[in-house]
Amino acid sequence: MRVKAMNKWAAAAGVLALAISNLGAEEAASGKGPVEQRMQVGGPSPVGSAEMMQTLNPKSPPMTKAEFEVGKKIYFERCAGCHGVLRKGATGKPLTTDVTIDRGSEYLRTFIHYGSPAGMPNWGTSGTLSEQEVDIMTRYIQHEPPMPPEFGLKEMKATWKVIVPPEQRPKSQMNKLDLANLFSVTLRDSGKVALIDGASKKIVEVLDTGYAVHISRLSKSGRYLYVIGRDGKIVLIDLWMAKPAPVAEIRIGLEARSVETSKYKGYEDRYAIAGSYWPPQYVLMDGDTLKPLKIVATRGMTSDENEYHPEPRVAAIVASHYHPEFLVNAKETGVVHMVNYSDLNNLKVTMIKTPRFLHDGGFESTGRYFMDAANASDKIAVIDTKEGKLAAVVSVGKTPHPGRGANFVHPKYGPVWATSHLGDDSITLIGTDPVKHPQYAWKVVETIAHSGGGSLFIKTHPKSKNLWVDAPLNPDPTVSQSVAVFDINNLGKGYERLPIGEWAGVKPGSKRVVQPEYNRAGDEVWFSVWSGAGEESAVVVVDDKTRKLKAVIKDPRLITPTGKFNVYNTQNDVY
Ligand code: DHE
Repeated sequence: MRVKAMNKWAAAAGVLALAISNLGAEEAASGKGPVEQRMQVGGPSPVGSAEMMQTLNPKSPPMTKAEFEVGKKIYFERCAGCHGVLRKGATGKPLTTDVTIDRGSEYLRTFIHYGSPAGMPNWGTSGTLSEQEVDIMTRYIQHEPPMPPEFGLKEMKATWKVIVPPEQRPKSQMNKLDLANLFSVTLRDSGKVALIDGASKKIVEVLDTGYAVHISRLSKSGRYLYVIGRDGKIVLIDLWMAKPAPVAEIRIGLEARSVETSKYKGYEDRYAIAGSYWPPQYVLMDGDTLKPLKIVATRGMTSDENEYHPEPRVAAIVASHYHPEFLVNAKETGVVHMVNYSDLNNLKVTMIKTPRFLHDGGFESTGRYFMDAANASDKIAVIDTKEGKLAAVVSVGKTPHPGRGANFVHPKYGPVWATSHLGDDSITLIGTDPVKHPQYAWKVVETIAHSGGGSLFIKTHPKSKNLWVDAPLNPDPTVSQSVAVFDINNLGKGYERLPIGEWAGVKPGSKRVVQPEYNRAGDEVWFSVWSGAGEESAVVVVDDKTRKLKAVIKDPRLITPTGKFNVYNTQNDVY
């Protein structure tokens, strides 16, 4: 029997479900242990809002339609991020019915209630789910996972709007803004971005984008700003208009995180690409209108076992500087799709085999090698974009999470790229110069400890002597509300901890300090002080040389600031 089921996720949009409280204090303080799976880093998955069918299996314990709806809502809010939409397993174990029915209700109930040392949160004992909800989830996962709909060209085109056609747009910059030093700041839970002028620190515009906005990326010329939300909505903003404003928008899937633009010579600003978590696919679009041109599915075989995976989510995408190519991370299969965009009708995709669970990453200092974090495999895959192949796989700490990473010249090892980790308190430095320092290339040359696990982003700048590392997901507020900074010429001296959260002078709140971002000149570092949607947040600017507070940007519109993207640095891959 099939029963139609539907629900709304929008009500939950403001909830930041950080289940970090589930992390044992000792484990947290040491910065060691299985942190990532115990933390629901993001918000609820927007996929739960889609219409889906319930399939009743006679072997599954009975549940009413209303209970199934509750189970589905909880699953997409709390479980899908780790176990996947189709429950084939990602960072969490597979929960397909062949496994769950075999395990049985009592086993599953215990697991959901108490959690596991391997990283499953203790949903019951932490009080996050009631006894009744634990019971519903016990039964829900013994039913077939409901299948969200596909989202093809027809659905994309139905959401596609060109607000200002290219011929009606300015031919040159019509405003006096110093665009190179403008910041696009994600206001996550208000579904907007703030454009902030780097010199005056004044908010220039606050623009509507998508639900739970994720990242901003810049076109090669620096004119177009692309913003993507978790709901798969991309908004294209023209920074040349008298008042920068959206000129086109589209929804490319039900849930997404990444967008990028063509950067190769001759293709500047020509194409955009976005990848989705659901459906598992990526789409190439016209760069100036977002017209969808070509969709490619990522469903396929895993890189290690060659087993079919129905849901390889698209994580980070970067644009090659050496060829007309995008590098697209298919997370669950561990395959980088290197997509040549010079001929969309005869599309050539090179499938590069890497460790599984690709997430984020960035280029080393020359822009040739993509340092790609396979987070749940504790590895960095090094991809040579010039030769179009895997150059190395480097074992690092527990659950690397570099953002785009940090490049600097180490006094002993020459050019290195650094990542911090979600799952431990280490920073790993990898040698990146196969020409002048071949003995260190693609090797871990040094590992240093910072203030604690739960780090998301690490940053420096070619003009700086400082290496900044955040730890917003560390359960100890003294760590999550501060940032650690090292002298790159004397890493052995250890770090200085700056109380950025305290400097913000905001009202009580979680005040997580997240994502260092430099200004154009490389002499200021900007940090988000990220509290809840109903609480006061801020952006704190630190003088890079003196490490002293320079400015605090506060405004009632700065709701849940997270990522900040300086136009020049993002446009040119400076990090
Ligand atoms: Fe992100 C980048 C996915 C949670 C802030 N995030 C990325 C990228 C991916 C991703 C795939 C790389 C995009 C690219 O380069 O093309 N993020 C996810 C998740 O799946 C996850 C873990 C859970 C979720 O439900 O979304 C998640 N991310 C978060 C947060 O909770 C953060 C801290 C706050 C927020 O805004 O939601 C967050 N993610 C960011 C930021 C970047 C990012 C700021 C870009 C960093 C950069 O310097 O490029």
